[in-house]
Amino acid sequence: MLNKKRILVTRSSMPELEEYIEEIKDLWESHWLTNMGTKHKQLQIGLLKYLDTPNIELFTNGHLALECIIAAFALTGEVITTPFTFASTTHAIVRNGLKPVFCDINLEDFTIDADKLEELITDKTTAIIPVHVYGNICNVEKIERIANKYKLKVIYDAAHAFGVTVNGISSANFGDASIFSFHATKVFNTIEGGAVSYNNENLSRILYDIKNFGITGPETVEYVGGNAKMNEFQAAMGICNLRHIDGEIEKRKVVFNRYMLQLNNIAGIRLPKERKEVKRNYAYFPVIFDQYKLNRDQVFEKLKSEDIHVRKYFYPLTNTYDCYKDKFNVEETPIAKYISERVLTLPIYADLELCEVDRICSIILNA
Ligand code: T4K
Repeated sequence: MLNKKRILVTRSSMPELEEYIEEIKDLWESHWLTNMGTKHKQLQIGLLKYLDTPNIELFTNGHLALECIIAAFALTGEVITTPFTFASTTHAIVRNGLKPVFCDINLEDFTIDADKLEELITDKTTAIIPVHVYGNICNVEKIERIANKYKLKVIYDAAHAFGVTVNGISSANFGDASIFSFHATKVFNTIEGGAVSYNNENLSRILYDIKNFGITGPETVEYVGGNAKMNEFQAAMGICNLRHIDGEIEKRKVVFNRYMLQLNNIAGIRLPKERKEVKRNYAYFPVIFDQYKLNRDQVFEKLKSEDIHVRKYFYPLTNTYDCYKDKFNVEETPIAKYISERVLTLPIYADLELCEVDRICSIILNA
């Protein structure tokens, strides 16, 4: 008989309870719970190594990491980005008092279409914030060439790209900076959490200060900073999860490959593309339903009726949100619109059983 358990789009990876308890035990001795304690330092060192990057600053979540690095660069005017992303990317730009200018995505991997960047640059443009959506790495070489030519900063939203490498180069090393999300739903989590990796070590001080109210000394406050510190319990979770990260990614790979096998070569279903030079993290499994016998919303409902809760990441596009009503024209990003109306992200997580993957696929195929 088929097992009919409820399946959500993802499920947090967690260490054994005993491992976490062991990790947090000394907090009961130190009573040091936050404000850059020893766990914070230990995780920072672990991530520098794992992500193979020269500098990293930890944050309480990925969104504030992005807000803080934008503030640290003191950007002004316009920032080019894409609308095919989570609310965070666009909101971080707007909340810094900047104007997002939306570039379309490409049809291949849904990252920014670097061929359309230059036409959007004006004398007000100060930065590009592309998104490595689903862990798909943007056309970093072309983006870098354009950014150098026009003297623009590049901040990658690498929320989905933890551990991804291209030709052996870590996703943490592209552009001027990259932000990561360590949210419970991510490949690597610290419950909530995030980080900024960056190449200019002079940013360390300002990033540290901005996430701590702009306090630079016992009696000095130099910046109008906020509070975006990662606490010790978050860091402890990160320390534990980092020990198991390679195994978790391997398990996700098995799930990912099972979907690829089951849904391969079906007319109207487009699957993620292989890129030989890329080591994936298998964060998401996006599928495009294009002229399939059911449309995207019908597949969504069909799965829901079987208690399988897939997601439409990323629909709606950020440039159509109610809070941005009449500010942007979605017709200027037609490919993003096209994809967002056809995409579903199927359940993927380390412990998802292959028989469940098969069940999901057979519901889709036999609908
Ligand atoms: N940039 C990009 C491109 C992003 O995608 C994100 C976050 C950010 C920036 C900002 O990073 P953070 O500030 O979040 O660190 C989820 C996540 O909350 C969000 O982190 C993520 N992107 C986004 C794509 O997905 P929701 O609203 O879809 O989450 P929710 O609560 O519906 O959870 C989805 C599923 O995850 C649940 O059905 C079950 C599972 N889950 C959820 C939680 C909260 C767990 O297994 N454990 C949990 O604790 O946004």
